[in-house]
Amino acid sequence: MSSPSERKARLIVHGDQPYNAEPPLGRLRAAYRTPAEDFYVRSHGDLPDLEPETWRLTVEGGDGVTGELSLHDLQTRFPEVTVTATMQCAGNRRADLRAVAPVSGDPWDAGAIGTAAWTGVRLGDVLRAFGVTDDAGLHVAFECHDRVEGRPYGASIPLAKAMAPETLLAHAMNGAPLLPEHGFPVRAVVPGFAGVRSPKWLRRLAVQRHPSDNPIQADDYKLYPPDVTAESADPTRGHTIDTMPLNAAICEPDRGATLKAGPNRVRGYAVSGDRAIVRVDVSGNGGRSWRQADLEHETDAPFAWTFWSVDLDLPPGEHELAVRAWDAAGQTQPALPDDVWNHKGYLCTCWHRLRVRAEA
Ligand SMILES: Nc1nc2c(c(=O)[nH]1)N[C@H]1C(S)=C(S)[C@@H](COP(=O)(O)O)O[C@H]1N2
Ligand SMILES: [Mo]
Repeated sequence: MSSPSERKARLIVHGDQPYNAEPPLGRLRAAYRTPAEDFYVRSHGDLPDLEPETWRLTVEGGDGVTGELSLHDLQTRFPEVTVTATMQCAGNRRADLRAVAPVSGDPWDAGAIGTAAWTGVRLGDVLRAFGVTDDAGLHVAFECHDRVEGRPYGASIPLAKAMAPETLLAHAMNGAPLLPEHGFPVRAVVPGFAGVRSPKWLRRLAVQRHPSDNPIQADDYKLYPPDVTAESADPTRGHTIDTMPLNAAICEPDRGATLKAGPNRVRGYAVSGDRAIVRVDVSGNGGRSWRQADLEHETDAPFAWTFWSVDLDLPPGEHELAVRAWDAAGQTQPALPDDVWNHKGYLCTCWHRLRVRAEA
């Protein structure tokens, strides 16, 4: 395993404490499964340093059934499963919203996303072992070892999603133990949901009647209308961001690149929380005309992104490249950042655009 400072040097760092960093987009597009050291890191507090031998997960299941699991228990008492799934921060592409008006939070480019083969056990298998049955309306609340403003990080998901076969307690990423910054020794992986609902460095989970009352769940990661401000926001009325919407980004060429006029390869990703990507349109003229990209998607990975590529013929001059994806419900993305702007800078799903220059 590379050292923390070697890994940090590979990424574009938005902040050190808490540590937040994303890969350059060209490197992100280089592999369908993102190498762990190129995977964005989103943390709200410290990075806990945990010993796998002494680590325990406290589980509060149904009807007062409570217990503790060691890493060894998790790995031996439940079937091992691997799910290839995309993880994405709700703040991915926030930088595009900042261009409209100020927003809070780090100015993520389109790299607050990655895809990995996550190995672990089904959260549903663990819950069933603790007396939990599919009971509509309940929630699974997680508590973690990192502290955010004096409180442990915590979040919750509906029990129905916790029991879904894709939802894991993962201990490995792309065949290797989780890196410390990605939640070693065990994190939740909730495919299709915003990254915030996949807690790292797990310590406790509980089945309960209400969502977690942790500020991360109760106050943050809510989607507000454009006329709501930091002062007027009422978290009980904001939409809780769970399933992620349709999105797409251009990873190559780089924003502002100077290219050789003629055919140029344009590549990127498209993603949707729980629907298939059926089409990706790419424009070399800001959306006046479009070409269909070739799609690359892994079979048996319904919660993983789709890679796309297309050759655009770019004459000498300035060009605005744009991309928009379509999902299995025939829906596509809004054109402008103004259409989706919100003061917290979440869910930036407008066409991804960038300018390039072609020279003869
Ligand atoms: N314990 C804990 N879990 C966490 C977070 C955190 O700060 N602490 N950040 C969440 C957010 S907002 C995201 S987007 C993902 C990022 O996972 P990664 O850093 O492995 O990419 O982790 C989630 N799980
Ligand atoms: Mo996030």
